[in-house]
Amino acid sequence: MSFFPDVEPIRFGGPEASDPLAFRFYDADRVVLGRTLREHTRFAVCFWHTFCWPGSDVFGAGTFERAWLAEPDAVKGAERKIDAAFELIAKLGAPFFCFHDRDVAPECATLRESHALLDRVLERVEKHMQKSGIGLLWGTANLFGHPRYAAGAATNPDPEVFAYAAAQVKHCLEATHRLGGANYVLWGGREGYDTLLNTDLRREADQMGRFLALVAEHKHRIGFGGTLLIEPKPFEPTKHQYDFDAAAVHAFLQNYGLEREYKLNIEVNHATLAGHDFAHELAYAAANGLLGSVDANRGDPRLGWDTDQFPDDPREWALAWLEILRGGGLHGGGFNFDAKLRRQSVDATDLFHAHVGGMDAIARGLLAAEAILSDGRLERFREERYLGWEHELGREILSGRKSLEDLAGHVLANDLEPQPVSGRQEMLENLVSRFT
Ligand code: XUL
Ligand code: CO
Repeated sequence: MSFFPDVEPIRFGGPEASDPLAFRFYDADRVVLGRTLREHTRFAVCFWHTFCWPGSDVFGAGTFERAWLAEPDAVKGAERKIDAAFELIAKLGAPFFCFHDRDVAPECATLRESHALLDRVLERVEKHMQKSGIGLLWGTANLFGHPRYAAGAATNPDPEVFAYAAAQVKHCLEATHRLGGANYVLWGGREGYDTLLNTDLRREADQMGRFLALVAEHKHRIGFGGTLLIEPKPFEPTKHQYDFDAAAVHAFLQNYGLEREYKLNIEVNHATLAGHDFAHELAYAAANGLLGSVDANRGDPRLGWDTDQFPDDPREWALAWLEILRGGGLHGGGFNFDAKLRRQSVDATDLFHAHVGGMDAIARGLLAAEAILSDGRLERFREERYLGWEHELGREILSGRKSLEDLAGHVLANDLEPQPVSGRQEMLENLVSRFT
């Protein structure tokens, strides 16, 4: 049975293609900077928004009629959803998927039953993976949906909830390992607070530090070779989340001695909610050896929440790629579409329009970034801007051979007044505009 009978496998048609469902820029086999676009992008389709969410919002019911969501039997429903997912992913030509444990199998009355059902439906996932060659970019446990997690998972005031979350993550990490996942993600949706009045911040940080250490320990115990990723987000659902942004997570990891165990999964809409450009979060992660993976989406500048729209701005992606490429790439990471349709986009075909557009925007950004790098002027300008630090004074300062007294002496003896040099922001913006 086909869930998308009207959609043929998506082909590359080039920038002038007339078919609205053809790729214009994502030419998977095209080689750029020594790698194919497929290898650079490692696109992943997410289960939750694309196959689980019915189009509901806080004001209203689901608007999507999905054949795979209509099945009342839990196991059959899970199987249909998995079949629909692999059909869509294969037709898109995306090499990966991502899932929460509860996306592929619903939660049962007991944890034991939930584990058993998950294991059972993952057999179907495994079969599809073997047949299609589609891989798992990352798995994650849903530690935010069930009411038991309302006051947090690892940061809950009740250690029994901590233990429950630990059991769930143990199982999901093992399932991710079993499916050959490239990464495992932890997003702290409920790890934060709604009010400081009932919150002991220090305690909760220690609990979370312990939790993350346990996950890392278990990863090594079972021989999972993938990367553990933390996904920063400043707020929503809570008022304040402890994994606020890349810098906050970095400090947290250092505090608990975990900086070598975790990298970051940077999400566009989470960066902008934190008041940063997406490129800033990537630059920070890259500068600190924490670049792991990307959740690709976008927010709406007029709306202050996580709208999770599909990417559409090649310039934003060109600036992102500059940071990623300068940082040496994502290695085992990839670009997961943590993005959802608008509620009025009720046709299943809209899922294809959304992903095709997103893949094209990201591919186009990569091609633009490659052109900017090979043009060389932007990189040369940045390099020359810091040239002083390559000379004697700069080197001596950084190597610690100059005291404050030495530096004061240096300036006073020669009566020095440094001359301002233009940062040329507008010229550089014009340069980027020529490529985007
Ligand atoms: C929520 C979010 C999650 C994580 C995985 O904002 O981004 O979907 O990506 O739990
Ligand atoms: Co995300």
